[in-house]
Amino acid sequence: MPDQSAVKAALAAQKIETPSWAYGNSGTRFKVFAQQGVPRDPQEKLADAAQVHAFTGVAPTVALHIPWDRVDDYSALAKYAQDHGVKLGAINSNTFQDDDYKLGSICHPDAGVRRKALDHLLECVDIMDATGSRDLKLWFADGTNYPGQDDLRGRQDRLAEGLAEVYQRLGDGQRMLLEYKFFEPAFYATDVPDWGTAYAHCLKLGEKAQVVVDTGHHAPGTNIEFIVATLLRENKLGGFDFNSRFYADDDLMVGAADPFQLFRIMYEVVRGGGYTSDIAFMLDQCHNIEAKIPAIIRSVMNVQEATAKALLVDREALAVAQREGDVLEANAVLMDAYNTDVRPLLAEVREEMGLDPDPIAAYRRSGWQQHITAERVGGTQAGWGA
Ligand code: PSV
Ligand code: MN
Ligand code: MN
Repeated sequence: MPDQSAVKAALAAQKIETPSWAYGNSGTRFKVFAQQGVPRDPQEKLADAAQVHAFTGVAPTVALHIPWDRVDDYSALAKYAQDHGVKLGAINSNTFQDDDYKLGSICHPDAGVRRKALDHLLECVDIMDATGSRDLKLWFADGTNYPGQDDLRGRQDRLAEGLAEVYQRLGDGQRMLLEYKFFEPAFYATDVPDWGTAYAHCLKLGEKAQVVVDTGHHAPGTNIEFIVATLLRENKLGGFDFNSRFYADDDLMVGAADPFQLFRIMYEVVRGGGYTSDIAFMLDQCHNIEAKIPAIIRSVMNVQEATAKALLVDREALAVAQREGDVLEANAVLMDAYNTDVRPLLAEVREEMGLDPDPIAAYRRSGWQQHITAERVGGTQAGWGA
């Protein structure tokens, strides 16, 4: 059996990044349901993220989205974060909310539009320099809706050219994380639809380019843990955007739809040595109808639970059963870990970290929700697309 104190130490050392946009208002294309007390600017998002970290102890960084989190002085924003007990994490680019990007951004047929998109990506690296962020996270909405609309290969050439220019701009210690998504908003062909395409581009670019796996960006039935294992073997897994999907890119709380899948993914991370590497564990979620801060705390806890179960897999017993071809025993070893109630273990870990064993209850008691509801009146509430 794995050593309990080593498991606890690994859990205490876990780091899960929360996204600034999860704190703001969001919705579907049908309706955004505004919530009270929602942040009105990037600083207020950071203040909320600091609460999540204060109660979980494992969410020390916050991903920004440009231009949603645009400020005049990014060093000052980094300082603000630090003063609140968190740090700025990945910088997410946005080349999908401008009329010019109707036919794509860095894959667009027009050189002028490609230039505009590239200048934005380069600006994101400037911002990373100011914030001290390590990762530039790239998700492209580029693609086509109709066969023949544009040349599939030509678009790949433009993508490669654009990515190479941004790659050249990366400084020491900075990385480019390329995210894939099988469809939406493009419905016929997406330019980075799958891990294979992302991997091929990252391989050509070099070691600072890595693939990011958004758990909601796959077709139903996709074996995501296989993708994780493969990317890890190739040293090309840069990070995760965790969330849950029932249908498409639902962006629901991670571990809500399929906690068993999350466990299988985390097991491959542990198995592949990714847990102690530079892999970024990020959330990419939107809380449209539920209270945002407790939902993010719950999500962090869900990742912790899946991780605890993955760390508890008796890998020696599993290896023996696998070597002996004992199908049932091998499966039973894995399921034993999955079926373990790890909540008492995590409660102990939190107490040893000086935290309340029940982060959601502690948050509810803290009065923060009442404070922000009273304080944050007026102004424009920040949100997806604000
Ligand atoms: C759009 O699909 C998306 O959800 C991607 O997952 C990005 O990571 C996120 O938006 C933020 O740009
Ligand atoms: Mn994502
Ligand atoms: Mn998405």
